[in-house]
Amino acid sequence: MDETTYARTDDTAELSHIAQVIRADIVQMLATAASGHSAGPLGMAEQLTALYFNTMRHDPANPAWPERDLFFLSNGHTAPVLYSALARAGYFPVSELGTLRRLGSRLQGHPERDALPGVESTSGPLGSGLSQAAGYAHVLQNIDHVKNRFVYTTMGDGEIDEGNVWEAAMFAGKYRLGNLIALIDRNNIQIDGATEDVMPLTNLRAKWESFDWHVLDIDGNNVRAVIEAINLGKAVTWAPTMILANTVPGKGVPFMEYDHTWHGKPPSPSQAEQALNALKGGVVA
Ligand SMILES: Cc1ncc(C[n+]2csc(CCOP(=O)(O)OP(=O)(O)O)c2C)c(N)n1
Ligand SMILES: [Mg+2]
Repeated sequence: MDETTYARTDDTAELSHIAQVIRADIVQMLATAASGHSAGPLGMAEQLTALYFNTMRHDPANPAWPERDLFFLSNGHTAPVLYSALARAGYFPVSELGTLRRLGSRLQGHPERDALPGVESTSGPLGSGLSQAAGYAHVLQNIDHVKNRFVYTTMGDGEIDEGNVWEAAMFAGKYRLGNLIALIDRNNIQIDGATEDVMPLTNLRAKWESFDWHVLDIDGNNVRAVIEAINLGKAVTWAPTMILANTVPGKGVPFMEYDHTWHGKPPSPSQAEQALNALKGGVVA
């Protein structure tokens, strides 16, 4: 891993390049740790790229900046994609990515608030992030009357089997949290198989609309589509926005794509080499 960091940009080719750099980081981190989750983080690279390198207001040199937007990684098992985005944005040295899951490392298997600059919430137990994000958004919008600060969260599609998610959905709808933008990584897999086999989610647009959310359904592996959806969400001030980000699990690594068995295992050293070669071959649109 080289130490290159990237500044905010609106250049689509540059953003696609950053997403591929993040994927290569994920593969190397997991192979070095010999432990962790592959499919989810690889599929989410465009979402984190859009947030940290285009849409979110934040300052890596000043993580506690009071004017910053907030991001909660609710699907905490996808931590490698967050760690890479933070390092590549300049929050901590890229070389530290090599310590993933080591005893004493700041980069544990699931993110811990205050352990690492830029990490806003502790996650891992699924189903909590939307409640945390909605609580913050409510305080900012309806109690402190703060304008122009947004709260973001990502969730897995399997994660939303958790009942607590739907309590937060009702809360955010009731309080018209226009400053809340949530993304579901709609990759159609969860730990034990296809989401539609384990617990059918069927029509997610209809579900979230019935909770009074503004819903967008996009190609989550197209970084420009993610940015446009976030910007639309910002413009809709009368309701929380749900972005259904349709992604390919394991995106960019052909032997991992669409295969739920890569949910929670790392590549071996030789598989990592194969994966890195595949990633060099193509920039994902
Ligand atoms: C409350 C809780 N129950 C179970 C788990 C174990 N677990 C971790 S990831 C996961 C699957 C979640 O599916 P999804 O959110 O779609 O993630 P993906 O497989 O797409 O990465 C489960 C059951 C957990 N972390 N928290
Ligand atoms: Mg999933």
